[in-house]
Amino acid sequence: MKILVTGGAGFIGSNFIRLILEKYPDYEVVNLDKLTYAGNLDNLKDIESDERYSFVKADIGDAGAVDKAMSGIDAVINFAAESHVDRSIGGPADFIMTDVFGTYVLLEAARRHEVGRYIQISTDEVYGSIAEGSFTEADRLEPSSPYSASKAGGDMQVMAYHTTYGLPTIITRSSNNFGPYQYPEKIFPLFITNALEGKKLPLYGSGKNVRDWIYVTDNCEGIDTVLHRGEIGGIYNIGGGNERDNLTITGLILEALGKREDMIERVPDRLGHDFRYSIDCSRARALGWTPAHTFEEGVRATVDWYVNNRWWWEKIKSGEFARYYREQYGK
Ligand code: NAD
Ligand code: TDX
Repeated sequence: MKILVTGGAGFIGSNFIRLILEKYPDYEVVNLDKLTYAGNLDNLKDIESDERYSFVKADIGDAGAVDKAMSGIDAVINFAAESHVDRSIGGPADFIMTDVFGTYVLLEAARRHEVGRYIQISTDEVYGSIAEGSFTEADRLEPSSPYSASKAGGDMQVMAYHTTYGLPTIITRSSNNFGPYQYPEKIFPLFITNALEGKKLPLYGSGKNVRDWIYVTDNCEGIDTVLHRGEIGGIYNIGGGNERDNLTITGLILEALGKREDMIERVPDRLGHDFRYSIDCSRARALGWTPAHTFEEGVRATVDWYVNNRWWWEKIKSGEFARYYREQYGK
């Protein structure tokens, strides 16, 4: 199989490419990525010289570049997105351009080239917040942030292309990923690296908001399962079954690093902050997929990775990230 991975220089996409090349010796992967602030070729340093891998620097909204990259492709997996909720609150335009318009450009090209599978990587955030119980794939979309609204817009286009043109699409909606190579704007890598640098950990609002956490390679295995065995036109929730509130996450990180709770700094809440995400993953599990890591194993592996890979995150934190953080916190 020859797979076009878009957004493969980001967190989940790079972990996915590594998994595919390891697991399938006869597969080829083309990685198309714009290299925004979140795209980082350091994430793929260990596989960049693999002859089954190639890289194209392009925007998924660029129809010409996408059309060229789609030639001879059997399956497309679209990870490319603006992915950070806080940045979407600061300015939604890029989110709409990439997550909605970019998705449309990919769908058009996939249709023209008659690709065998188009997999859209979406998120549990499209369902919105849920006080009790868990969302199934049949639930209505009620996104809260410009980010989740743009992801929902992308999902709607994917569903329309399946219904209208018969494009062989599948959507995955995963919960919060954590693990190696995550840009340090997200809570896990931000709090681990801040603690290692002796900086405060900015906890939003009450700290009681709940997310379901999945170790990144478990999500990648889920995507691989869906790619090979998922039902065309289907939607699959992929979650870890590890619901924890943010204060608990913060405590676990500090404990793993042997740091004290006084490193926590309470800061004003995120606007429109969803209180709880929870998804029912029985559809994905019925395909034979199940997460391989317990939450505790995932936390240990994640903390160890950032402790042992300062080369990776120190470069980021002294670059674009420093400006972003100053704008958020004035320091
Ligand atoms: P990320 O921000 O780490 O990476 C996004 C990648 O997409 C980067 O390499 C970036 O350069 C690239 N990109 C952005 N705009 C582009 C464009 N216009 N054209 C080409 N490339 C572009 O994101 P991530 O955390 O790896 O998330 C990957 C996907 O998974 C996203 O679609 C996101 O919505 C979804 N998702 C993420 C999580 C999570 O917890 N991180 C959970 C559920 C779903
Ligand atoms: O500094 C922080 N302090 C804090 O309390 C940050 C960055 C986050 N938080 C809270 C907000 C959330 O309740 O931690 C929780 C997780 O925040 P993020 O890491 O920003 O993730 P979230 O907003 O839940 O979204 C993530 O998971 C779903 C990804 O960024 C999305 O791309 C994905 O769709």
